[in-house]
Amino acid sequence: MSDRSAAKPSAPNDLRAFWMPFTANRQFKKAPRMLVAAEGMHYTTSDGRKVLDGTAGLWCCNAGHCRPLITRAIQEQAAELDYAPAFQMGHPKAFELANRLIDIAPEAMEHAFFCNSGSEAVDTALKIAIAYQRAIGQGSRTRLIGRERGYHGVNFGGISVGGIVNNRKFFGTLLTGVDHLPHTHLPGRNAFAKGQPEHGAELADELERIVALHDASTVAAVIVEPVAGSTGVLIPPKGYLQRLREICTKHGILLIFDEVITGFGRTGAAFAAEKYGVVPDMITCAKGITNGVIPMGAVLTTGAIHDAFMTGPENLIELFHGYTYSGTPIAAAAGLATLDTYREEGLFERAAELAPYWSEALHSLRDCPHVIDIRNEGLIGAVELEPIAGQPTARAFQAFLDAFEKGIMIRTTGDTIAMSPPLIISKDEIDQLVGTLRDVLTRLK
Ligand code: PXG
Repeated sequence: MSDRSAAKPSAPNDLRAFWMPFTANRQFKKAPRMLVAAEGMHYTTSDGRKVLDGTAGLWCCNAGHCRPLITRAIQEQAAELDYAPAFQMGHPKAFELANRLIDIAPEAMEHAFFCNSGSEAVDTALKIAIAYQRAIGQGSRTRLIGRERGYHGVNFGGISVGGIVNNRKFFGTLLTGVDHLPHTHLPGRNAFAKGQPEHGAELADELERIVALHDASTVAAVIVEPVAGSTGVLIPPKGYLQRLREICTKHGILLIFDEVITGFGRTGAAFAAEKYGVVPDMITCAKGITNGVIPMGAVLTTGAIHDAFMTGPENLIELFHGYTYSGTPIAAAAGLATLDTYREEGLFERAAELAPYWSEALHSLRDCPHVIDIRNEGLIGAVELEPIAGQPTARAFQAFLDAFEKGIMIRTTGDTIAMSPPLIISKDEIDQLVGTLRDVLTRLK
């Protein structure tokens, strides 16, 4: 070993070893963008510039950065109880966090199962759905239905029900027994809608067609993002989610809302389920659960789902699923401090209050060059650009690079610019974000 390391000395500025996720590695390493510190609404770059965070990291730092309560909770927990076995043992904060999550979730949610990411939450929920159907004597219900353009993380279950082609096509045949609803992007009919678009509720009726094809007795669950994020921010048409709920209920199919980005205030309510008044059977969440600071995810379930497993001899494990780091003490401490921060600062309400200002600011970009659509909900925004002919994604990525140079952090997916600032953003900072973006778009080729 020592021989090998002597032959390959590593230098602090050597970027080769780290294979970066969802990144153009070779391009990045030629011109790295390094963040070295953060506070509140801002990142600091390695060359000492302050950058306004227009994306809450990756849709996760909903309370902004380096928040003292959260930092302290993690430090203290690390010193008091660093780790406790997650199986057949407990520690108080995991129970407390489960209760606190249930308190802010829609009333029907009664239990929380912990994991470490959105991807794990999704695969956990899909497994619970299939196992639940079996537990209630519906073992033939094994099919899962997702949606075109859906993003449900990167594990095999999630990419199978997901609908983003590049996340699927390289990875073989995926899960069997999966079907997909059509996506809800109707640019011809809904362009520049503010909040929920008028058209498209009827797309939920496609579920009837899919169920008729496979027969309801083979379908376990439907999973959708209430607001689709990674695919470019698609807001649900008015009435669409209600219709999905009705059809699922009618056919005994579980409805899973993937709230990994919509959870924790992003839409102006604790969860999008509350915002849209539609109650699913399970909610997957992650990201904002710990303000993005410590990896954590959770699946929230109804009492009926949980209770279906609580049969049989009491000495037997009811669900053969879990992770070494399910509800680890430091994550639970971070989660509790995060929920305290959200509550003390009224951040979900703040997001709702700022939403109209955010909407007007974003839609003021409508006259900028290349802009073909603008979409928004809560503190989520998207500006879709006309792609350069023959070079999809290039125009939006150039906007991202220029914006970073000019001191704002945005995200791009395809030719859509997505924004999801921390919920602590001020009106002045919204003006700065949108003003800088106007400048960028105006100069863009
Ligand atoms: N479900 C949804 C709805 C998500 O948005 C995941 C699951 C997976 O979460 P993990 O924690 O496994 O990454 C996500 C993640 C973006 C972006 O810019 C979105 C995500 C992740 C990274 C970037 O749109 N969403």
